[in-house]
Amino acid sequence: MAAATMPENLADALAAHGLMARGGFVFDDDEAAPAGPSGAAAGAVVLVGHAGSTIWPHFSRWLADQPANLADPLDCWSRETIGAIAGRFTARAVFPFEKPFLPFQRWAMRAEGLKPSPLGILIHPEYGLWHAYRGALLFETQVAEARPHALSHACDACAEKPCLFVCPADAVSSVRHDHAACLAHLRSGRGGACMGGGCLARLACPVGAGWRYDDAQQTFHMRTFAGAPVDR
Ligand code: B12
Ligand code: SF4
Ligand code: SF4
Repeated sequence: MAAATMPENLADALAAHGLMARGGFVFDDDEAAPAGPSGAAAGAVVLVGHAGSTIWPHFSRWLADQPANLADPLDCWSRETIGAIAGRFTARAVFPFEKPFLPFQRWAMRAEGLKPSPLGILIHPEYGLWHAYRGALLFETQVAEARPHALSHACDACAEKPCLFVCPADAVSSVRHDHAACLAHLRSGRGGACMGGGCLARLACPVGAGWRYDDAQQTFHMRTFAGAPVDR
């Protein structure tokens, strides 16, 4: 398969919206890769996301111009923003919220060597639990930047594991994240602390504390997760 060089200005195009490339990889010849921009199997994928609240000022400005009843605004912003960038760089944009779900976390594990924390969220050695994926760019050919990294797994070195002991719904254990128990708590009227300030288990993690989402973003994600109306 022909190798192509990652467009030099992709990083700048993403940064203009508070986004960044979150690693990538070249699909194996014998794996069923999703379709690239031409409809043929893609050669490589580059994940697009953010760490901390870098997207929030961009998203908030965009949201201020949208109708008040717009459903799933962050997904709409992601589609509009990353879709336009994909067009400029001859890539096909795909999104973590599209069904059937694409394996974004498996891709991220492959791209950056990340592993899941007890919360189910992948932990990054620098950003901790404060990062997410907003889309991915599927390229026709291999791209130079799509090289897997191998990062250390912070949870292996975390002796006290404070994330396991603070959830008021006992939803977090070393075995699994019990999202039904979490949601029941959030919707019970007793979940004010998590709904207002963010997931207490996520906040208990000392890794990447400087990248914690700001208050507005925490509240937006928690209310979206719980299916509650989002204030503007
Ligand atoms: C469905 C879903 C959920 C379900 C989980 C149901 C389940 N047991 O799978 C629910 C609604 C509970 C959920 C919750 C959350 N989620 Co979620 N979720 C997804 C989604 C849309 C699809 C998962 C999937 O089925 N993928 C398809 C399979 C084939 O892909 P995969 O990579 O192999 O799947 C892995 C995950 O399913 C993971 N997994 C399994 N169980 C759980 C449980 C949880 C809670 C999580 C986070 C992951 C997880 O293990 C799989 C194997 O590696 C993904 C996006 C995506 N497309 O992957 C986001 C995603 C996994 N979620 C994410 C996040 C951030 C959250 C929340 C923190 C949201 C929030 N509040 O802000 C919460 C966590 C709970 C909390 N209290 O804070 C991020 C994780 C980012 C990261 N750093 O790893 C993702 C990648 C979305 C994104 N935009 O980045 N989520
Ligand atoms: S508190 Fe420790 S075990 Fe829990 S997510 Fe953070 S590093 Fe991992
Ligand atoms: S949001 Fe609250 S109830 Fe849900 S896992 Fe986090 S600490 Fe537990």
